[in-house]
Amino acid sequence: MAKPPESARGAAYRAGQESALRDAVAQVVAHTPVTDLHTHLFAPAFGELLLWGVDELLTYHYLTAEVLRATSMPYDAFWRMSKREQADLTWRELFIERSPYSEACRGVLTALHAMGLDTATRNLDDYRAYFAAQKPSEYVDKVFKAANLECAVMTNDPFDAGERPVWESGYAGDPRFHAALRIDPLLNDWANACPKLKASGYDVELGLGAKARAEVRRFLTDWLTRMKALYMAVSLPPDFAFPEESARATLIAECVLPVAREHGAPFAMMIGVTRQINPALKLAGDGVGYSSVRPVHHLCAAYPDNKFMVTMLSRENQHELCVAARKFRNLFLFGCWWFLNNPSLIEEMTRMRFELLGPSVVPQHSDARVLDQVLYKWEHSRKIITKVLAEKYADLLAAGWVIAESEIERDAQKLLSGNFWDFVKA
Ligand code: HDL
Ligand code: ZN
Repeated sequence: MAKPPESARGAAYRAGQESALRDAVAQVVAHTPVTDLHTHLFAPAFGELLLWGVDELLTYHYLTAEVLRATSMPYDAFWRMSKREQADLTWRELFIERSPYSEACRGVLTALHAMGLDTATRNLDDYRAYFAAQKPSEYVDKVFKAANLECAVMTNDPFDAGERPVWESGYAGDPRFHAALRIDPLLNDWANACPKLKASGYDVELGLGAKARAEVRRFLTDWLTRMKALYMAVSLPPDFAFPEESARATLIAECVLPVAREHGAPFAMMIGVTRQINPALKLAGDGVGYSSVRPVHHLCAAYPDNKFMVTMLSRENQHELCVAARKFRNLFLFGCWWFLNNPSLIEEMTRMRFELLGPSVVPQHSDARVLDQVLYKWEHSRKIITKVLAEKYADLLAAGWVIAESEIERDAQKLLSGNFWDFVKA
């Protein structure tokens, strides 16, 4: 008869100790370092591309959408404002004139509070003075430490004119930041990507004949290698279909997946974004749509030697996606993406995933665009992951099971970091 794990290192929890168990889970989850597997952050070497500080927090596109909804401010008048003026307007309209309990507004306050700033003063210029005194690389360390972030994965677009020169001038890397090769322009806009590839020395043509497909594979290999990218990623519209007669399907089947297999790199599909439903909002103008999960079924079944990371943007897709993940060991679910990154939906999705997939998911990524956002995105999510995990453990205690502290530590490490690295390295 196997001994209960109380023989394992540290404490163990049994029925009747649910309160002590909850405290232990909270402590362990809080102290487990996170690998933030999808962000829009940049290492300090990328200069202005790394956004941080209170004016960037207040002009995050989530808040821009909210302030342009809350006021009758003409869109072009807003866009003519300076970032500071936009931040002043947002602060006044969403924080002073109205209570800031939307998740995006709440997040700003959590981030300021986490850095020791007194949000009760509501003194924006005091907060600005604090950030003005920070030096980027040291501030990255300060924020990562406060958020208990081990490292973050960037979103790296070789078609981006601001970013490409940093890579081409021999960027030496930063252990706090890993790369992900983002290929939306290639897959979603081949007509415009093709001439850009040609201009960069790749012998491609729109028709995607054998030579062009080989050259796209060379392009992907060059950038995966240059970036030491952990995975390749694309965001896809709700009507994403595969297989289908399209440049995108050809590029995925003949270029992306073979190169991914060769490098052992996952292919991450972020499905369900309807780009620019309101173009006047610019980066804040994207929407969400219900998508079919059938392309995911087909890809996982037809390419068993490829690894697929998937997150979907529509709440209505989450259950189907969990069921799909039960059927394919090469399908890895991650995060509560974008419009799902709200406490009520994070809890619903995390509970669904733990019940259907057990410990085999990564429940969250931050999607942070502004460095300080990791402070709130992770504080808010750790609380929810703790609550759901403790409830799931308590259900086990009710069946007479005993949970060892070392097992809580093991599970938390997997959920917040290890599952991702195991999948990337598999
Ligand atoms: O396509 C993506 O990676 C999305 O996350 C978009 O960047 C979106 O604008 C965003 O920041 N969501 O959080
Ligand atoms: Zn993103």
